Amino acid sequence: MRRKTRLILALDVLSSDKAITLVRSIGDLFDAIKIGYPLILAGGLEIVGEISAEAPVIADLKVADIPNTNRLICDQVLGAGASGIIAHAFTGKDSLEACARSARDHRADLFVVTEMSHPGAAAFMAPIAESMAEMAVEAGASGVVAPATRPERIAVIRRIIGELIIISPGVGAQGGSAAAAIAAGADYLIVGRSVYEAADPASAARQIIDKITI
Ligand code: BMP
Repeated sequence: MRRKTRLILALDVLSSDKAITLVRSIGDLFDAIKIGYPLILAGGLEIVGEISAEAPVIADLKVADIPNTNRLICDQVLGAGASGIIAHAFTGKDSLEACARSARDHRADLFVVTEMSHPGAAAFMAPIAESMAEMAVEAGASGVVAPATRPERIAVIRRIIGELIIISPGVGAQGGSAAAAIAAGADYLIVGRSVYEAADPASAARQIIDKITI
């Protein structure tokens, strides 16, 4: 992944044409494009290759199955051109390692979800987030996903993972502050609706970049 603006676009739109148009017009303001179930289910797996031709793609499939199924899922989307994949850790070490092996085989990055950004994550994810961060390190992941809505948790996770990459969603539409997430240790911010739903997406992205430029 490049490191120019420290922004990752979460492209949760439901039309391939709209997705491609957005990537062509504002893609250079982002270090990667994150696409997941909404766009892949709407546009088919080929959308992964189409967007990958324009910018690095992180496939946000939050892979969470038995090792064999995890491997099949990762191989499909990484084989289609994605250069990163997001997986859950709560399924256990063997499942996560299957994702890590696939990522290695495709020279791609594996990002592991720790604690999610929405309020409901407090119930089951928050109490085990630190163990999941440790598991990400042990599995050889490139990085983790940690919540911009709770920057203090980014700081805790940073202490566990050392130099691994933190990609952090929750800025904008979910109420998180870009500057606070970066100050707490996030490497990249993931932003979706506050950019692609804005009247002027380029200007919305630039406003966030201005807040994190030190
Ligand atoms: P938005 O900026 O529109 O809230 O989008 C955030 C993106 O990050 C969405 O694609 C969402 O699925 C993803 N995400 C998140 O919001 N919280 C997490 O903890 C993990 C995520 O992947």
